[in-house]
Amino acid sequence: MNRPIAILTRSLIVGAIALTSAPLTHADAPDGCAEAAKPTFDVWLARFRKQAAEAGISQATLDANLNGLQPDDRILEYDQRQPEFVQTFWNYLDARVTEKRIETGQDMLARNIDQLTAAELRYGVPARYLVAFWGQETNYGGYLGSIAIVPALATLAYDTRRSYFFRAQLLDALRIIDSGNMTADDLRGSWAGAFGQMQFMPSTFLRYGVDGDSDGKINTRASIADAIDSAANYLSQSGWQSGQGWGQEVRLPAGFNWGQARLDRWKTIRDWSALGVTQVNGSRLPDSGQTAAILLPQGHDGPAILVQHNFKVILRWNRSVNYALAVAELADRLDGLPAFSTGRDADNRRLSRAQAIDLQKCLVILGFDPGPTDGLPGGKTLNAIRAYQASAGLPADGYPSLDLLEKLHSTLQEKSLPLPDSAPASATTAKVILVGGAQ
Ligand SMILES: [Ca+2]
Repeated sequence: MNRPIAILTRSLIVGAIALTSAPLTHADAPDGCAEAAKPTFDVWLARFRKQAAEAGISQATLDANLNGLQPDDRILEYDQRQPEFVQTFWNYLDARVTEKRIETGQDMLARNIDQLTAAELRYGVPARYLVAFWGQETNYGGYLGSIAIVPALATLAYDTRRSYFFRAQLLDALRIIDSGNMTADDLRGSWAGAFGQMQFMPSTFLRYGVDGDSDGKINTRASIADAIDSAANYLSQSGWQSGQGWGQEVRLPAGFNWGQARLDRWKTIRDWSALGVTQVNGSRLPDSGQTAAILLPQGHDGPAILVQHNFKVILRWNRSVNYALAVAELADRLDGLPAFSTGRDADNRRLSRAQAIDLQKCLVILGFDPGPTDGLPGGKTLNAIRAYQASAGLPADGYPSLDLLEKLHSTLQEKSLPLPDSAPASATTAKVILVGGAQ
């Protein structure tokens, strides 16, 4: 089960870095400039060990966990693996909100109802969300990961790229062991250091972990009650508004300005309603002064999804929009609500990494700024796509697709501009490796 865990946790580590208390801006500063003078692992470890002792970790814990430790090259291979495709929303969702996962989730809701109800009362987070996170993180404990995280974190901390972040996580992992809450054997999980039923990073555990079953220890691997309460506490402290949902699928009116559908354009639901946005069945949205944004995760041909404050809280757990929508939909489905339904016939072909790089390079040639041409479309690329679409009279949904790539090529040819030299001949020439949805 290591491989799916390793692939899944690529997004988790991004989220974990986002939610750690360690200042990201310093991430590589202390170590990144010293590649030429990089110490051997043993020298590095001796130095770390001294600092860990000064930070209060006991000699017994240091001896048991650091003696004879060696870096593990497999961890760096996992860390450096790049996705071969830009995942589409429907592919992502269909792999993660399956009928089986809904059925098992309803069973888990029933089996743990006392703990979930108590957590909901105490923290204000409904049971269905707690179960949905549990389902997305580890398939309700079905795959917890088997990688020992202390050696994994030591490997990543010794590596210079994000040393500051992982060094802090390693120290926190040792603090957890030293506290007696969880053993080194309990601290097995993903290559990136996430562990337990909810795949918390060590710093998240230390900050938000709760002893849900009152046995005197916090163990989010062995105790489902501890995992449930810890997740509820985390969400509550991240700003979850009790009594509020996350959002809903909506229907957009003809002539809707697609450029308004983005995560940084918030309006009151009343204002969206005034623009002609309705519930997916055509009835009016509630007359509400609460704010919301509209997302088009599969482009303008896919579903339109209105998201509210609690959706942003889900994004604090993991900043992937697809992940957050999968949690939201699973929570809805556990409650008997319908699946996202519109736009099922939208173009669902994936861009290969090479095609995504080609798309970014086309934007550069046309004078737009997509950020790094790395094949990983981020906010800058989406904004550059929107600007190109607006200039070409296309729906400005910012969605990177094969259709868009073909349009970019046409525009370049019309303007007698050269195509990027990396352009693959067709989608079928891309090497096919399944990324995500591997469970
Ligand atoms: Ca406990």
